[in-house]
Amino acid sequence: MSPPQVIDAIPKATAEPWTNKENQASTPAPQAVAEPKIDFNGNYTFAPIKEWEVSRAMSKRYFKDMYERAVSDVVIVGAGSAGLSCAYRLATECPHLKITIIEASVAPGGGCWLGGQLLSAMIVRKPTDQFLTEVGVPFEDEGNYVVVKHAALFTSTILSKVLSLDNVKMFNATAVEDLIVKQDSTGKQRIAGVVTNWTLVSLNHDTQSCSMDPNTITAPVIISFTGHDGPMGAFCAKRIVKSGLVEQLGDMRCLDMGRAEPAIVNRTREVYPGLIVGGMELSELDGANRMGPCFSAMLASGEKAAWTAIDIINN
Ligand code: 48N
Repeated sequence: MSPPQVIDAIPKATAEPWTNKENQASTPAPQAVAEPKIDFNGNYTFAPIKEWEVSRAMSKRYFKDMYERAVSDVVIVGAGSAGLSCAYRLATECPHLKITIIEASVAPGGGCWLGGQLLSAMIVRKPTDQFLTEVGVPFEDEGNYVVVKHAALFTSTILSKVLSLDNVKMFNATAVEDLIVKQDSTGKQRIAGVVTNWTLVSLNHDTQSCSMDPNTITAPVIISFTGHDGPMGAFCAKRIVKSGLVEQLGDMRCLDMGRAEPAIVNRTREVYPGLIVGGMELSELDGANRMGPCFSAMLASGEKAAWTAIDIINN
């Protein structure tokens, strides 16, 4: 076996390359920059505002949203890649539906701010590139898959599209900490809404002398994408198991990208009347394999869940 090729010694940088004649020839002259259109020389001023105006501008809107969304058409739990893809598909196909997203973190996006470990590029297998094109996320085509140069480019693009839609409201830093169940006239149970609290409260019930009661949002369809198991993760799957509505958790299996992605998409479904589960939460419920740093199934599972919800609402 031939010895590894020794890389030529990296040429020593000459001192003050900018003064060195031949470097000057290769160093392009600095581009002239445009002049600022605003006076930043110490005279910058803002229009006047009072503190109470800011407080009222925020609270008027927040509490109007809470009042109106106490009864929603669809609640999406979790604004990760699957939840946001579902919200985009549902809200664009059904602009008449009141869609409410509940996201436990201050920052929506779930695990989709990086591609995997610390690597930022996001891999999506075809045909899910069509969804990226529709949403307006640029990518490099690598044949069987495409690469978005930074996962944050996908998340920020779809988040901005979803939040700009009139029929979508998102309550972040807010957790779903239980489900509402109702019995119909035949005694058949269905999920009929979510129980919410501010996430910091939900995470600290055990540290309070008495628990802070939650709020509720009623809706005929709940779609849960709360991701991998964790302090809040796989929430609805764990809740329906714990309350005896579904037998047991399957617990996510080891990584097999080829099997995991179609399994998650094909099994995205109404797991209990009124409750659809998708994304990685479904792998915890069904015991599907995990796929690792590939997001195609999250986008497709979100889309499939949206069409499943439309079916439920139409029938
Ligand atoms: O990104 P996640 O965790 O979940 P998904 O299913 O949208 O995407 C999963 C994906 O990022 C992967 O894990 C990839 C494909 N890796 C696979 C692998 O093999 O490792 O988003 C879940 C969101 C988060 O933003 C949470 O904050 C939120 O759900 N959340 C909740 N929001 C409200 N109430 C709750 N109880 C709750 N629990 C989680």
